[in-house]
Amino acid sequence: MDHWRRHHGELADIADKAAAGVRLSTADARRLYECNNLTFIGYLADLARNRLNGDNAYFVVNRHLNYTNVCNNRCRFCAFFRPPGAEDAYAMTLPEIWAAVEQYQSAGVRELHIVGGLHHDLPYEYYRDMLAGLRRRFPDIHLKAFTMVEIDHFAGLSGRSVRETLRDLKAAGLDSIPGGGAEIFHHSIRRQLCPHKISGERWLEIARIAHQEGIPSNATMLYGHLETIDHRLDHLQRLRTLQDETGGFLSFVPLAFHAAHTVVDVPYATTGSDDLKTLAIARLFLDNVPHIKAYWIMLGPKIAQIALSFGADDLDGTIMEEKITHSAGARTAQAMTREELVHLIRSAGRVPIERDALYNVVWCPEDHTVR
Ligand code: V47
Repeated sequence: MDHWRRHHGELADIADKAAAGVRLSTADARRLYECNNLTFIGYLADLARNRLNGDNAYFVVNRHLNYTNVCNNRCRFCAFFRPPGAEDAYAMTLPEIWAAVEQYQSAGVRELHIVGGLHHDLPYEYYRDMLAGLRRRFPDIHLKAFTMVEIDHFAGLSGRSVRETLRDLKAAGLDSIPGGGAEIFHHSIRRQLCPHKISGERWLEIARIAHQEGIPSNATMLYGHLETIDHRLDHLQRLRTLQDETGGFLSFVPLAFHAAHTVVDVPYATTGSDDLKTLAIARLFLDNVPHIKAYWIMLGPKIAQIALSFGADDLDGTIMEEKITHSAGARTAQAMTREELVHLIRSAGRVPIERDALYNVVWCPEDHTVR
């Protein structure tokens, strides 16, 4: 630490806080963003990661299920949605969903990540019956389903409050909620990027109710488009404040914007430096969120692996088929085998831990005890 102090005297107070596990202020996080010494920021984030997760690096054997690409929200950053009636619009029937999931069973899938567009005429019962049917047929698979944005839509369809809707969906089989739809909470960015989507305040309010109802969730942040560093920090600050209240966020997932086939004009994709800095600052700032995910689908496996030394402790999962980022030009593979994930983690010097959606240990090396 003395070496760092000599070279980064102006950040010594932040280094001291990070080393002691003292909470960083927004101003501290801004100063880290302004610092160009990536390895310094990574080193501090690595201290925080180690304190929270030791050498464990998690992954899950999962699958994504995108039941429809038809959406009324028409978010400008999204290349996945189709307007009703488009030639390549689709909505899976419930039997098609059962058949798709049937195929995953033999692969040892623990988690289904289910999200879709806000379809103009699927009834509320479709969503409830989807969960109930999946639960009945595949009782061992965790159902991580429907973003806060979809939950808001379903409450509108069912004519009930968000709380009652969540209770009903939980009774049908909803286990947890993925982190999507958060984008950037600040209204000035939301107004430009996704003017028809629920507000940041509404997203947070639904997350609060879900957590109060015993339904944990993740949280995401879409970065690398129109936002400034202050918008990112505002986003992180709001998540940290809610997490202090509920403790319901399991993980935070920064999502690097991919611009192809969208109508958001950005000159460049996010850079490796920005991706790693954002993960590291998230690890340092969100001291109350247990896990930081390096989502290899968006980052690419190599940056995701390096992220394990920049604050991340989770690579998400095997996935197999990913539509949202690949519609927007992602060039990563759509699947990683369990063995590939284990190899990436081991060669980063970490201990691979296969988890379920709630971070219970499914498998770990024989000589390792998970603390
Ligand atoms: O909500 C949409 C984002 C999200 C683009 O909870 C885009 O474990 C980049 O939420 N470029 C869906 N991103 C993905 C998501 C997620 C992924 C992995 C794990 C978890 C989790 C959640 O993808 C959307 C939106 O924020 N997105 N379009 C795009 N062009």
